[in-house]
Amino acid sequence: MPKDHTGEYIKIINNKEYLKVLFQNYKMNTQKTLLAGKIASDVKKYARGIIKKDMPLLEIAEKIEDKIKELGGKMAFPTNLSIDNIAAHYTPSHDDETLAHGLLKIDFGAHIDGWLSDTAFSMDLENSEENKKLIEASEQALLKAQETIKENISTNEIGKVIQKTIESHGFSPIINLSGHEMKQYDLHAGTTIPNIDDKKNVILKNGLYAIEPFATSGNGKVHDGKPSGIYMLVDSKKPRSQTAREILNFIEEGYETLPFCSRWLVKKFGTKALFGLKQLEENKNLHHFPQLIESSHSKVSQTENTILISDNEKIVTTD
Ligand SMILES: [Co+2]
Repeated sequence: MPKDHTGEYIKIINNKEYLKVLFQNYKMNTQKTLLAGKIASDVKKYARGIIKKDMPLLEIAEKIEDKIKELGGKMAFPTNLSIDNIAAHYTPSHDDETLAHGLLKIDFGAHIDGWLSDTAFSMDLENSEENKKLIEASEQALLKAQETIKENISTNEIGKVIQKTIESHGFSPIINLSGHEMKQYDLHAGTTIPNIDDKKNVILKNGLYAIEPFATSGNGKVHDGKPSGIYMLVDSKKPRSQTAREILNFIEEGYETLPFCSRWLVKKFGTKALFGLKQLEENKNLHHFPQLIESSHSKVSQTENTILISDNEKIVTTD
């Protein structure tokens, strides 16, 4: 169930003159959405500045997540740090030793009382021409999609623009990954924003949307890889083991219906959390997300922003 912490929230925004001005005309939930976007935008600038080749992914994830908290937000989902042909859903485990390299996608988000932001950028850590071109393709596709999106447009018009832009750079969009609507505590709600012309005539209404073009030099599809250590609560029936019950309570209180990861739980409970998670999976309390791998094992870039569409207004909240 969603919770409200209005008092704490007011304290945060009162320190920020620009947000007060921006917020004057908006309802509280819109203010929270804008603040979640502003936090993600600031964290993105910070992350671009600190990430270097050979930095441990674990360190990058923790720095990003600490910064989200420092700015007054909570994590919308675990920081995804996917390299090369892993398109998405790689988050470091508690004992991860992977060092940053290749074409790195940095995908994260913040929330205030469940009001979400979701953003991603890609970095070339090899000084590779192909990586740079792939990044340019997904960045341009996102810009064009942001220009195109508006209330009452058909979502395949946005997909068409993304596909055309990526193909004009000589690459393919990933056809089975898409952008998505977001609602309070619901990261993947309702409407999807395709990365291709899917020929479907779905009319876009006022709401909060993530657009996330993926460009690849491969055949443009992902398949499921290894388990990612990223989970989401799907059922709250009580498990038998005491450890599993304790962890389930913590998940319900701390993350509600948003994704979380084993690394966060190991930090709180130690490695017995891994045992508890296994039991919760067996008890069907959790969905365990797989890593998503480009099916011809080619490199993938990703760029993502959150856009609020409301009454003839369009605000890119994570810019
Ligand atoms: Co997203």
